[in-house]
Amino acid sequence: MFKKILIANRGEIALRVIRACRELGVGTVAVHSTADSESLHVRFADESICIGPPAAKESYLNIPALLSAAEVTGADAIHPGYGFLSENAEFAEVCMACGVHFIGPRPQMIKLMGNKVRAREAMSKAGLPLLPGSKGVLTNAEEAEKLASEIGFPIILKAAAGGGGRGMKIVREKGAVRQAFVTASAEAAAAFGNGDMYLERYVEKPRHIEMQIVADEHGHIVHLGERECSVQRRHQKLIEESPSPAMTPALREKMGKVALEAMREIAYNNVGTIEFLLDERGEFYFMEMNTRIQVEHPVTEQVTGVDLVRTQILLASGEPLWFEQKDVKLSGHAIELRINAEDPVTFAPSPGLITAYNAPGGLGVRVDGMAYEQYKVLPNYDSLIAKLIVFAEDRPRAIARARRALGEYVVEGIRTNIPFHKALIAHEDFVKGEYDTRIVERLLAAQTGPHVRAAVSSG
Ligand code: MV4
Repeated sequence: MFKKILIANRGEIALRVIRACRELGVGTVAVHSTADSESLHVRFADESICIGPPAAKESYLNIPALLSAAEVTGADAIHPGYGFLSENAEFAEVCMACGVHFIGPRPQMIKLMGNKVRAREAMSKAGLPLLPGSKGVLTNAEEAEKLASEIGFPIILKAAAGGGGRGMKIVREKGAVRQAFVTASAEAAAAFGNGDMYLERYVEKPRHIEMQIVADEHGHIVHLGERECSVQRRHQKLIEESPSPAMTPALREKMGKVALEAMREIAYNNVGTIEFLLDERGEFYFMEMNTRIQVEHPVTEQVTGVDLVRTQILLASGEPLWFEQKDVKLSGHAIELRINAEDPVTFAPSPGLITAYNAPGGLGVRVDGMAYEQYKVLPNYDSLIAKLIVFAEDRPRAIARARRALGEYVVEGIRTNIPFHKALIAHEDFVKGEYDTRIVERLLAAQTGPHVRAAVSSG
């Protein structure tokens, strides 16, 4: 087991990793920008080091500064959290080269899944169902037009280096393909330094369902069921739940089986998430794979009882998986609500000083957060200040608990999306569990005038 882990992150996930380390008896090193010296992750770590100015590029993304901090403190492993360098294969490689363990899968896995075209090819070969689309990279606009016509409209153009909704364009007619291809490719080249594009048939009202995978270094792979992540606005998830209201035992069995086979085929290691689109007919298709711990991991922890961050650390240190697929029992229902420092109507960030703070508690309530009274929400980083996770024996009771917990949540001095969450969990479609990735759009269209509609349109 590692002796000391450096956490190359901030906020709630840095705290989450520190908590896992504490329980394992592993030492912790927090790194922070000059703006974050008062942050909880700095206070709760055994040691801390300032690694640069507020701009993430010069601190949390500064690879030489991070490795110097590991060297100086004698950390033998680095946990990257999510975001920042968590899916940067080069960072994982440099860690290894410096003799520091990277807590995550092998760099080749990160590289493979980071290129969405290669990932799609590899996962198709490994038996995952794919939407009809291009094989390999589209070489030019003519090829895109020809293929789109064969598949039928609408289609979606995606950037090989994109992901998470960046660099996508929906095309609804033949005459618009060439222009869309040229624009999207140029945008991708500017944004990611790689203009490679691919295309797929576009699914109009999909649900986003992802399977949590855990794999050791010795070939044992288990899945921990799914998360439903369809409640999102502009590709920012707002609510996640497990199990998915759309899931049946038969569908989970099938999705789990092909997911495990695919992971076995590529010899995946450590934790990962396979994202699927589920269409209205109940067919599912591989979309992307994430090689990091995800923001929404707690809903899986609550329904399986498996500590995913602890598992990540143990697996990275070479421990064999200590349970089998048949030992995984899903029980109850968990819902996560992301609490953001943002205006509940315009969704504009709302940084500033928190003057009063009361987090909810009681039975079936978990808050993974970084906020406290007198904490200053910084404009430099993302606006997530806490995750409210509720769990109960079934979905209706989890929703009632979410309503109760939101009622107890007090945050003053800044604006938060708590009022928006209250509206979301009261939405008829959400309550029924009959929703897709457009639920937020629909809620806002029904709620208010055109100025708010402009704030939600997915572009
Ligand atoms: C799609 C799609 C429909 N059809 N691909 C968005 C995030 C990125 N992972 C891929 N995304 C989508 N890909 C096909 N062929 C719809 C989306 C999509 C979406 C997916 C999951 C959750 C929310 C979404 C919101 C808009 C679009």
